[in-house]
Amino acid sequence: MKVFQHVSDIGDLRVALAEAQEVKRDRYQWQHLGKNKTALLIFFNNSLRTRLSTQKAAMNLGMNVIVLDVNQGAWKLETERGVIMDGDKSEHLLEAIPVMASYCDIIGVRSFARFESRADDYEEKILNQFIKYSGRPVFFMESATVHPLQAFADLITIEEHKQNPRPKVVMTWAPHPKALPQAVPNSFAEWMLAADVDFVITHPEGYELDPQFVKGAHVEYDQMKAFEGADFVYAKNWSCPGVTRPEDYGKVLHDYHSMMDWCVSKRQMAVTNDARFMHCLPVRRNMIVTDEVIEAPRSLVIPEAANREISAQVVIKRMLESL
Ligand code: AN0
Ligand code: CP
Repeated sequence: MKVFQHVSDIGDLRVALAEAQEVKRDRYQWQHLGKNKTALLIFFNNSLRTRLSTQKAAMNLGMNVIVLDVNQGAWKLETERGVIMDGDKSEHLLEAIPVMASYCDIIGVRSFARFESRADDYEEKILNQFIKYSGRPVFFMESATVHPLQAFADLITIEEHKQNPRPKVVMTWAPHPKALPQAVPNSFAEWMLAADVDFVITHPEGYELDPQFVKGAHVEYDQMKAFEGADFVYAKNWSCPGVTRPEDYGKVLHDYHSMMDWCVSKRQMAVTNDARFMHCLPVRRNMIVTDEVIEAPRSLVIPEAANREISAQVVIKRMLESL
């Protein structure tokens, strides 16, 4: 595997899910693969889970790991070609990428949506430069538009906890005080549509996700109706994707105080099929979900986060195998 971005990059999902269980049975059985190999994990944004789980996954495979927080200690990087660099940016991505690549065998990059230009974000301007100029396998650790390591871990978690062969999975928008990217819901939708589940998305009008990720998905604007009979509830906030009104891209469309009905509570969970609650974390309690629901025994947020180590290990293992 040379790039891990979309669900199609992982191939047959049943094979990938079986491989995830094989990793869980003994995560240290492939240490020969990573011997004398180095993973470089580059973070342009904060992280707790991705940083720790991906580093652990690479170590499980016997790799050396270097973690770089670009904004804490490295030079500020210019990303646009052609600019006169007389500002605060000391180095260009076009030098930094091949330099960083010279010290490692595989690269993971986290670079969130910047919300400056919808086109730049949706064309994956930053990650595509890493793919083009590093000459190394590149895996996305949340880019402008996708978070595939999260979606893969979510799928593993659903597979492990489902009680019927084709569970109903509901992804619901929930309120948040700040504008958040669409990467998590985009990838979750992409992966759920590829998996064998009954997938429903619910959100207020105006938050329609990009068709490249949700084409064919069932969208239900009435949250209570969407929750009926759900086996899994996946909560997430996202800002306006700008599909119908590009000028609204990255905006929070309503004052969150007026949207608190969307916060996942016992009221909505009561109409589900005793659903399991999921969220990628970090989560703001009593904005996205009430204390009660996230603390309930039906909440899967901790095993879901633990599965991030497993999804990362399958991906890194596949990359090592193809070096
Ligand atoms: C990020 C987001 O919503 O994309 C990361 C989630 C994994 N969340 C925040 O910035 C709070
Ligand atoms: N879920 C997730 O990616 O968490 P972090 O932002 O802490 O890495």
